Amino acid sequence: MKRFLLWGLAVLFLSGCGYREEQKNEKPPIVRAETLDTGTVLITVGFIQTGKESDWRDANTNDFLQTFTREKGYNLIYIDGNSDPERQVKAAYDLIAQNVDYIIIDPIVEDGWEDVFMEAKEKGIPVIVSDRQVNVNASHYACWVGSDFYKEGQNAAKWLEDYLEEKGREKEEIKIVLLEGTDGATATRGRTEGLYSVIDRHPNWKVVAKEFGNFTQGEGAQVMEGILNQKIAFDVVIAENDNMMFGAMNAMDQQGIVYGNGTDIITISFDALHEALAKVIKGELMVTVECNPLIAGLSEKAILDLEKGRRIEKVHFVQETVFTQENTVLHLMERKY
Ligand code: GZL
Repeated sequence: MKRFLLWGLAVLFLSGCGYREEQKNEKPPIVRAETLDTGTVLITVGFIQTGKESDWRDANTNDFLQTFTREKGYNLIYIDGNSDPERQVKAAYDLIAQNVDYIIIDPIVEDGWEDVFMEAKEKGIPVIVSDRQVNVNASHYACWVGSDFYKEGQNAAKWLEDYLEEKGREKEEIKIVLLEGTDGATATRGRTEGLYSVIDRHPNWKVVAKEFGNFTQGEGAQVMEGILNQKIAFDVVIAENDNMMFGAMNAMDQQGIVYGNGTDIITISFDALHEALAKVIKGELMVTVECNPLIAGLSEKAILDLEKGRRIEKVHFVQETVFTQENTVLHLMERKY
C-alpha cells in the first residue's frame, strides 16, 4: 500500500506537477518507488553488507546481487559496510530516510543496533537480519536468516573427537591453536562456544593459543606467524574460516612445518570454499565445516511472504555439511563458491 501511494506521488512529482528546477539543490527527494517499462512497481530493498573480508563474503554478496534484480521486480540499494560497524548503522538511518520498502542487514558485530532498529520499526520498514545476529529485541525485526554457528563449532570438534578415537589418541594430550574470527561477531561467538562445548569434555585437550584473525587471510597469516615465533608446541590448528586457515598455512609453509593428513598437525576450518575443498582432497586441510553464503533466497522468501501479508518465522536456518576426505570429491564440481 505504502509503495503504491509513493508511486502515485512519484508519477505526480515527475510529471511536472510541483517539480521545479530549484528543488534539485534541496535535500535529495526520498527514493521513489521505481517502475519497470511494464509499469510494475519495484520493491526497494536496502542491503547493508559487512565489507570485503573473505571469499565467503564475495559469494554472499554476489548471491544478493543475483537475487534482487530489476528483472525480478526489485530496486536493490547495495551498501558496503567497509568493515566499519558505525558506517553500517549510519547506512541504516540513511535507508530509513529514503523510505525504502525493506532493509536487510548483515551486521559486522552484534551490538549497537537497538536505536536504528526501533526507528525502522516506527517508520514501518521491516528489517531482515542476514547471516550474523544482533543484540536487539526480536520484536524489532522481521526475522533472522543464516547458519547455526554453534552447531558448526560442535561439528568441527566432534569430528576431532572421532578422528582421535579412530587413531587411538583419545587419551593423549592434545594442544590446540584457535584462530577466531572478528571479536563480537556472531560467527565467532557461535563457533567458539560450539567448539568449547566439546573441548571442555576433554581434560586432556588444551587450547595453547587463541587469537582473533578477523576472518581475513592476511591476519590469519600474521597471528599464526606470531604463534610460531613463540615456539608454542601444538597438534591441531582450528581456524574459524578458510581464509584464515590459508593464511596460517602460508605461515607454516614459511617455517617448513608440514600439516594435514599423515603429519603431526591436524587442520580444521569453516566455510567450505571451493579452494578449501580442493585442499581437503589433497589432504592439507582435513575438515572444512560448511557455512553456506547462498542465503539471499531466504531473505527474498521472507519479503515475498511479507508482501502477501503472511506471518513469517523469526529464525530461518540454512542447511550445511561437514566436508572431509571421505565425502568431498562428490561435491567439488557442483559448488557455486
Ligand atoms: C559466517 C560469516 C563469516 C564467514 C567468514 O556466516 O559471517 O564471515 O565464516 C565471513 O568467512 O567473512
